[in-house]
Amino acid sequence: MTKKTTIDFEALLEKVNADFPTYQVLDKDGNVVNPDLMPELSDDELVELMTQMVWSRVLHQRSTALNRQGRLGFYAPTAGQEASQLASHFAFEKEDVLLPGYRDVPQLVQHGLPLAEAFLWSRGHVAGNLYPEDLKALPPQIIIGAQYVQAAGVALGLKKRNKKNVVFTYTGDGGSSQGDFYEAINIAGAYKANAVFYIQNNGFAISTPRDKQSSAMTLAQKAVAAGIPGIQVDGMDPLAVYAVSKLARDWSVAGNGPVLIETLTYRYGPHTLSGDDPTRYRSKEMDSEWEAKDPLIRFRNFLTAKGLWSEEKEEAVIEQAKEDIKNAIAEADRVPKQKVSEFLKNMFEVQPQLIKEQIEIYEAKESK
Ligand SMILES: Cc1ncc(C[n+]2csc(CCOP(=O)(O)OP(=O)(O)O)c2C)c(N)n1
Ligand SMILES: [Mg+2]
Repeated sequence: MTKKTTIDFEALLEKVNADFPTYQVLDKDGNVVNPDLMPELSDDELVELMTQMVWSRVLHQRSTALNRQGRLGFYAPTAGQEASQLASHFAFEKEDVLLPGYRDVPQLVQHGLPLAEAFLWSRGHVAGNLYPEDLKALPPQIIIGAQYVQAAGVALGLKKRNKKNVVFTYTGDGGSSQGDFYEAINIAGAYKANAVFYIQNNGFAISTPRDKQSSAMTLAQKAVAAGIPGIQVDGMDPLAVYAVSKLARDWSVAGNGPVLIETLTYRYGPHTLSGDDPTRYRSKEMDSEWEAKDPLIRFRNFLTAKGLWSEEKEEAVIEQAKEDIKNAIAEADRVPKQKVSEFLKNMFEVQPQLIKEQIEIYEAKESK
């Protein structure tokens, strides 16, 4: 009898979980630990990136306050994720197409959405979805993972038109479990389409922790099954996030297909301001551990040591951001309240009979 072949499943698993290193440029104190990955950014660009991150922190603080005053609608906190969001966005061009999720309003505004429109979107006002002609973006997706499938389609369109641009899209650790996620990276990979896919791994999908999300050691390794490169990066390190994003964009624009980037990050606040209480599923220790890795602290230290940043400079950025936010909310307040009839008219290009009847009913009510 021939000897039966046995399979070493442990060894197979080790291969599956092959090392996906976490790319880093700055440690948590702002020291350069990997000069080889240091991106080529001018002093002005470095300052601009910090300015955007500080602006985003202020936007978070003001959005939280406005929400509590009943002056804003839906809000998904962003504090903690500034490097993951703004340093990634910083690597793309205006003609690249952004497909955001509900937490990605800061990137959308930096991509060209007027802040007043972002506030109107938060209030569920239809005017918040009427984008400027030249803004290459879709409104934030609420259906977890759906933006990935849409991104695969846009990416294929860019490829077929021989565009030297990419689509970039964001989901979360939770989103990376959705069917849409796998379908999108698979088809984009098969057609070598122009896309950079982000998983912002903030450790939780509402209250579900990362270790209940998947047995995969990293979420970046999910790229392997799609035959595309996957990279894990320290999502609290703006220079590392920017560096891998820029390289990924270059690679994809050159016709090599998509890249998947997992950013390791954390949201300081609740999931949304609609009733989530993170103290029920996260410890104070965990919060402080991540707060010590804060992207603003480390970038501030780095820039200050280079003589590019100061307390006064930061104060000026904060004041300007507050002023811009105040003006944008006032602008949003001046837009007339949405009527039900308008909302109904916006649903279909050719209205079905039922909708026509409802519009008549509401117009009659609204004219009283
Ligand atoms: C298809 C779908 N299922 C469920 C939900 C409800 N839901 C909203 S946010 C969320 C968690 C998403 O977590 P993650 O992808 O990690 O993103 P994060 O909120 O942490 O940025 C869920 C389940 C939804 N919006 N869409
Ligand atoms: Mg998450």
